[in-house]
Amino acid sequence: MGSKPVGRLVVVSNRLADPRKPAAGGLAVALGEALQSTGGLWFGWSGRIVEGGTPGEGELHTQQAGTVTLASVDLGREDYHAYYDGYSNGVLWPVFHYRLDLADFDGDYIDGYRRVNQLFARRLLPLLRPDDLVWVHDYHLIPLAAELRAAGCAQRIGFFLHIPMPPPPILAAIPQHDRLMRALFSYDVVGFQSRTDVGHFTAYAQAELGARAAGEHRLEAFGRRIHAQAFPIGIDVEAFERLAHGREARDAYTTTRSEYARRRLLIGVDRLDYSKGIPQRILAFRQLLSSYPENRNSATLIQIASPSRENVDAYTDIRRELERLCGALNGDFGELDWMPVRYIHRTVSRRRLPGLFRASRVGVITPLRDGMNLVAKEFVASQAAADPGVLVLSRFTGAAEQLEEALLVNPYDIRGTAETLQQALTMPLPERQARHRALIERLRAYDVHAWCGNFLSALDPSFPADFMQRARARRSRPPADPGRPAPASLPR
Ligand code: ADQ
Repeated sequence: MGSKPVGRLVVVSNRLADPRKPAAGGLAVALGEALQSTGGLWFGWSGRIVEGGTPGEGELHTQQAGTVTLASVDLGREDYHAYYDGYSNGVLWPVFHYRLDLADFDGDYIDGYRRVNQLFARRLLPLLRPDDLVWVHDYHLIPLAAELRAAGCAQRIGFFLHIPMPPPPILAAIPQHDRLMRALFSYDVVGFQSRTDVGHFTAYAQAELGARAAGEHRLEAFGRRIHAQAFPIGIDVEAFERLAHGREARDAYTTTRSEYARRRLLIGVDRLDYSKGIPQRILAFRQLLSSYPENRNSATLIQIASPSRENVDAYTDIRRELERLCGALNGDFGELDWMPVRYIHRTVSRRRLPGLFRASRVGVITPLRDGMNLVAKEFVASQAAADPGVLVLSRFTGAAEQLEEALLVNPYDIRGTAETLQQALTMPLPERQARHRALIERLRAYDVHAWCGNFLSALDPSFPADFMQRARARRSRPPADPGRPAPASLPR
């Protein structure tokens, strides 16, 4: 135990995950562990939409999950639409991924976004204790601390942005950008995925909000001093390795290897999202087959893209585009016994994923923009050290700042990416091993538990030692029956 008893942790995120379902590792489990070790509270939207519900109102439900209290609020249809599909995923998601062309700046969305943040603040405040530490996650909840402060909340509050922070001129296209960004100064700690993101935030705050630097990681504005720093999120490497040795992963490996015995596999796994660069990836693979014909009847790309946000128009468009590109590629290059690309529009079980990754020679992770990208890290953690696959990674992911030994590509450069795919397919074993060794060491040194501990230590210096110890002790215990594996990231 640390010398001073640590405060209770309160996690706030759009959706909750049940921490009693540990297993696969990842963000939900790490947060669950932190919550369990402080008997914490997890607060968010219940996932329920009430037809005809009064705007700004929603029933609170609480439920005990072991030592953790789950508290969640229902949303009325109108609020849900404006807050979730509208402002969060129709404005903030595209703009923060540098896609002004896809943003829908409908004036009603911001009202719904504020209403829901006010509702969350109203429902959460009475549940808080004086020494609680509050940790808010992601772009859905940027104004939450400002709403809590306005209602008298004095607890320490941290915020972590899971998605990229765009450069100031892009951010400034949001009609309410100054009020939105000013709200970040109501937090005590604001965490980002990468140094690039911190740089953009700092430049914006100085240029648009009159903030001034006040020492390392410190910015001052509006009479408040905040701590702004990069805390790159990691994966639970040990839990992922355990999964990789599990029955389902081994079955997936054996089946895939025998089915593609004469082929060399490349794999991409994503949510079907326009930020992930999947069409450009298909084009780069097509270019590979054109430029390096020795790969025909051999190289096969498995592209798994799970359904996501299907009631936002841009997502229907990307799905159509992808079907067209894959169909054309298979039509133009396929043989009776060889389909160059196998596109699967489904979520694959987390227990099978490591087997698929291990059976693949190349992981093709080429988003146009991504906060971090955990798939890249999971691909590395799944590889056999003696004969590892090669990671081809977009330079525009947060992961690229850490995973220097991957082959970095510009996904907009189709020819360049094709050349790098060829380099990956022909890389000699000693080089593959050396790169993999360096990558896996870095993933271990900065896993999801370290991420959690580092953020909480910035929020409250008396927190970390105790938390890290407990997290480590929990990890060294044999895993409980996993049940349904928890999602690695928060459900979106
Ligand atoms: P996401 O955009 O959802 O997350 P990512 O980090 O790539 O992206 O994936 C999160 C998890 O979902 C991974 O564990 C991955 O295995 C799983 N996953 C993705 N596609 C899948 C599929 N088709 N089938 C099964 N599982 C799949 C956001 C940000 C990221 C950031 C994370 C965490 O956009 O940049 O890395 O949060 O902070």
